[in-house]
Amino acid sequence: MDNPWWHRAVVYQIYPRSFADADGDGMGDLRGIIARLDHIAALGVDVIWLSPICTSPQDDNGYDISDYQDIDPLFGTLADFDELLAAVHDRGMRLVMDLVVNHSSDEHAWFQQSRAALNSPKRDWYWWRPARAGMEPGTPGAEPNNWGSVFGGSAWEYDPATGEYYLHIFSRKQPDLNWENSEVREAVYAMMNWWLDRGVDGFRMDVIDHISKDTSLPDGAVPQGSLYGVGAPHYMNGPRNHEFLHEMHERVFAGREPLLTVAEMPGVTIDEAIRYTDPARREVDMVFQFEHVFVDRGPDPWLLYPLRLPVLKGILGRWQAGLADVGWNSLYWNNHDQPRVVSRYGDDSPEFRVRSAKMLGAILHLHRGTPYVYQGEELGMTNAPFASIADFRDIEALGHFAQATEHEGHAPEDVLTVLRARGRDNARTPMQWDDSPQAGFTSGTPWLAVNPNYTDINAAAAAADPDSVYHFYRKLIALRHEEPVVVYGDFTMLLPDHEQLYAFTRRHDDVELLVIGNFSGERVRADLPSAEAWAGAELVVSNAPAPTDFDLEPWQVVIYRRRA
Ligand code: TEU
Repeated sequence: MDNPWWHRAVVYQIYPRSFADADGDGMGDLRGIIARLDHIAALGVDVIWLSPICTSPQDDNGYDISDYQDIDPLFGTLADFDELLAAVHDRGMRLVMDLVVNHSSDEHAWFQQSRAALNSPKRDWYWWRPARAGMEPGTPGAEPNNWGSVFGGSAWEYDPATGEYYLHIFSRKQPDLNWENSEVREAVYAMMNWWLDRGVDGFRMDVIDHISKDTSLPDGAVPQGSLYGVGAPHYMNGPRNHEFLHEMHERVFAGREPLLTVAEMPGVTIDEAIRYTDPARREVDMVFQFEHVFVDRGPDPWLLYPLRLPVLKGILGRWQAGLADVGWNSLYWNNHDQPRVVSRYGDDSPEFRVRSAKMLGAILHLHRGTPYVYQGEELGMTNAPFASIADFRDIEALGHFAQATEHEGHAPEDVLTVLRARGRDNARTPMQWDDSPQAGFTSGTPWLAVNPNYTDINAAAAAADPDSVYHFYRKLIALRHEEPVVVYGDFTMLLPDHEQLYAFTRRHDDVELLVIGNFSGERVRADLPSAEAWAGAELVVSNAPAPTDFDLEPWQVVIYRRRA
């Protein structure tokens, strides 16, 4: 089989509410995106992934959809969408939609009908259950099982209208759809086909390893100090998940290539990822796995754990080896759910921000897989200085803060320390376009405060500075497009136990690359097992003066090329 186009592609993720506001209401919109497309095209990316833009009460910023076949008025209209799609295609890029079908909004007509009566024809489209046996419905502890929701509190909401509970793994405004019911699946496939007929080029599928659940919905284990049981083992990667995705492929994707289908899968293992992305099984093109962004989390969510580089390399190295022959992976540091990587794994001080952002970009883009650039990453945007809980907007941050401080006995300052480092709003502060008021994002009041560092860190300044993170990312993307070894080369990790250096080689036919990144603020010399072989190699990329004897500056990254 020919190698698919998306092996060579780079994806750019837009979080529409924070990207560009054309109408001055403080919220990004589709016309704002259209006006800024040239910034993205100039980076050289192949695909744009849009976080959700469909009609939504915005309880989880659009990941709660009440009409899958219309655009939320906050963002524009279907006519604006068609114009955006054409403008993306005109620039030689493709557009991928966010598909949020593990759950809908509770304001979706499907759920409204489902909740109306026990005998509603749509009752079984969601997960309704009576109270725990022997308990009075609606009283504490009477929930059908002990699962906690991802955003804090129980995963069950009592609905007095019919005296039953419905399941919501995320917020109570995000009821889980019941994929066991074939009518649900057919309705979703029809909606997906409608978007593809409109011209979109694929889907990024939200928490798509949650759609098959253990239908007995058993209690989960309760971690020490927690109010709720962990449901994930019973709702992640459930017994029918592969079957459902294969069916989706048959009903929606087959015969429509070229498409891109990306499965966001928080709990996926390497073995499962191979199965989901093995082309012969006809399920999805690539997964979005989470292991490398959980590396600085521990069993206690209210403790911050420092990055241990050997652990990070162990994880990413295992994924490289695991998917070497069959399957494909997405490569990302950032998205709308993650803190900014330069603040997290790099150094966002004025001295090293630019250099460490470039180092992180180079390490990621030189792995095998499809790299994702999240809006602002190409500028080296940083975490935000949130002063108090009032500065946060994210339902996850607010839910965890309430649960931890009101019910689990944590001090507010301690919880804030964690939210400042981890909170999703770090990724959601408005895109920094220039040094004008509100960073050129809006003429109004932004829905989430602009990071005050926009006067230095912004797209206009980056475009004008040949040494910016932005131009470095352009170079990395061009290298992937020009050098087959970046796309197809095999991957060998070097110095796996080194605490400061991330080093590896890539090889394809007779071309070999050596990549070394210094994850520290100190000079570090790399003692490579094969140093002589690289003596005359060409230095193709570096973010600091060329080193002698692999003696790297703080946060330096180097990429050498040679012919074997
Ligand atoms: O996120 C999936 C997910 O697992 C998140 O809960 C994530 O792990 C967590 O927020 C990290 O702090 C997807 C979307 O990307 C996210 O924005 C949505 O809130 C979530 O699904 C529900 O749709």
